[in-house]
Amino acid sequence: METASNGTPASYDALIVGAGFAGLYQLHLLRDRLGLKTRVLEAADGVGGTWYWNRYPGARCDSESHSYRYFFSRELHDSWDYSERYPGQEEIRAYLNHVADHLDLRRDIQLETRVAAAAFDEKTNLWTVTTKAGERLTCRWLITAVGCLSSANVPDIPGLETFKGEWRHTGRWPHEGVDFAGKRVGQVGTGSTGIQAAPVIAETAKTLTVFQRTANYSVPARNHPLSPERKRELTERFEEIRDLVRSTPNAHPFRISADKAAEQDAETLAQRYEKAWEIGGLRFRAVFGDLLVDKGANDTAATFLKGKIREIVKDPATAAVLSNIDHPYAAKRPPIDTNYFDTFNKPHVAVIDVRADPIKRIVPEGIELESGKVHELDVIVFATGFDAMTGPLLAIDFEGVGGRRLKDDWAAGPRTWMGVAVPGYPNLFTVTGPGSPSVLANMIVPIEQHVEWIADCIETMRAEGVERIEAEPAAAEAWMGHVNDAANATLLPEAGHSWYLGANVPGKPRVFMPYAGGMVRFREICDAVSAAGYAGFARNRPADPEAAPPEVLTAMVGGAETGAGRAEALAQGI
Ligand code: NA7
Repeated sequence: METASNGTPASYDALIVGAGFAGLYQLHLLRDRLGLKTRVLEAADGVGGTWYWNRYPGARCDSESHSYRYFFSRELHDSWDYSERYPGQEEIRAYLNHVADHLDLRRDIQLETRVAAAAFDEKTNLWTVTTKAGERLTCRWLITAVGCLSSANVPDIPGLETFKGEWRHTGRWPHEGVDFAGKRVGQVGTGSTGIQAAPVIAETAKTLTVFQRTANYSVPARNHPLSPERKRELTERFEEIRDLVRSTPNAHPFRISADKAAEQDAETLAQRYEKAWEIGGLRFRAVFGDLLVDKGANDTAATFLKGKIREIVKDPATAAVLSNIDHPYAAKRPPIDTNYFDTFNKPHVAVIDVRADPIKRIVPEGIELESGKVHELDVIVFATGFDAMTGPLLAIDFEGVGGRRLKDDWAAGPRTWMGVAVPGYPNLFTVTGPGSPSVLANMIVPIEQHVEWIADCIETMRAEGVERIEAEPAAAEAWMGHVNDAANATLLPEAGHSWYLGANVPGKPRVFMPYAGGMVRFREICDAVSAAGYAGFARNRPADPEAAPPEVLTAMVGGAETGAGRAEALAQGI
């Protein structure tokens, strides 16, 4: 590989930051379809992105395995089988390693290279990327494939440095694992991660104490191995499954029912919810079409799910803490689990309500609560989530036009055009950036769509001799307005403490970041923008602060908050 050892930056057509699902496919398209000199820079010592880092006990995807894979190549598809209904972390990482080998990607992936900064030069229309080790590389096109959930959020609890035991964040889990045998373990956090981790930690720990700030719903995943017949069937149904995930608003391989919970009688509701509970997983959410639109409808699901917690958890006081849920079902990311609530029936497992008695500090012996009670621990597991969506981007010091900095430009919240481009930062593309459907959808589908759209855009720019393309500020303003409107048309903002809003990170501006208007609509908008000659983008000239929002956007989303458009926007949420 070329290096910058003589002080002159190595030069590329394109640089990609991150070697997860997005970065691998982006490399394949730019290198193998467009013929660009491309390199991926990846901080880890292996490929996998999110699935490289998240090795915590029980780590598993909540998209079904037959939808959590690339769909761009039948040949690649047929070269791999998943073994379970929901793929585990190791298996997804193995899949991505298989992809890297199958497409011969490794020779253009530079591992153990963390990007520290990137600066755009208006004279040359090139980016200079600086790594943490001080290496400099230049490129025309810079693509971030850094993931939405890769900046670990370790809460700033006083005294952590005094803790005598071992502490870990689930998103930075050691490769050799953590031995819980005979240990008193404290777990902070009851999001999707904590709900997956607790039952597995409880299997070997001496005691497990779960510190719960916000009680959460969870539906059984009903994970199981896939039989050889089922694997064969899924392989044969490739086209059908591909078309299905591309045609549902949340990109999962099932349709959301058009039936409304609000119109059912009590007996029908009970039957439908019971059946959905038996099927399990995120499909529970699909049982009625109005669950994220209508608070009354959502209440019927919430009541059912809280009832299930009280049914499963034998001790009424524990059940009361676990079912004291303050937000609509699926307004926060809805977890799915294997034996989560049942774990609290074990005598060595307890839940502590830290909303009632908050964590005051960490002391050498463990966690001290406001009441003065100290829980003595040997290991603390922080399942406390991520500085989502903006965190991984702002971890890079981006310097755009005229020396502007992304962290200043986004001080009041992110601003993007379709989640993929940022005014003031020409030739920069952000795969599943804030303002894209990303985490509200089965991630692989938006990733493929973004990566293909970006490759098409670069191909067109090159064919037309365009060396600089930049989102117009008015396009980003209009887009973020639409993102906000789409969220407000749902119950999603009602979970005031959700990471969709950045609320889990103290001081982070509260802006609803993912696009809740649906993947289908999003794809249509992106296609309309490119068909209109990349509307909302300035090409070979600086962006125009006076430019009007692109007409194509107004035309596409004009009806989004009313009538049929509203219904589609509202049907989102997982
Ligand atoms: P989440 O969903 O952000 O959950 C984090 C959990 O940690 C949640 O229960 C938080 O409570 C809790 N938390 C965070 N900080 C604290 C402090 N300081 N004290 C007590 N509790 C705290 O992250 P996950 O990793 O579970 O899931 C992220 C996504 O990964 C998931 O949605 C899937 O898309 C995959 P809070 O709710 O903020 O009160």
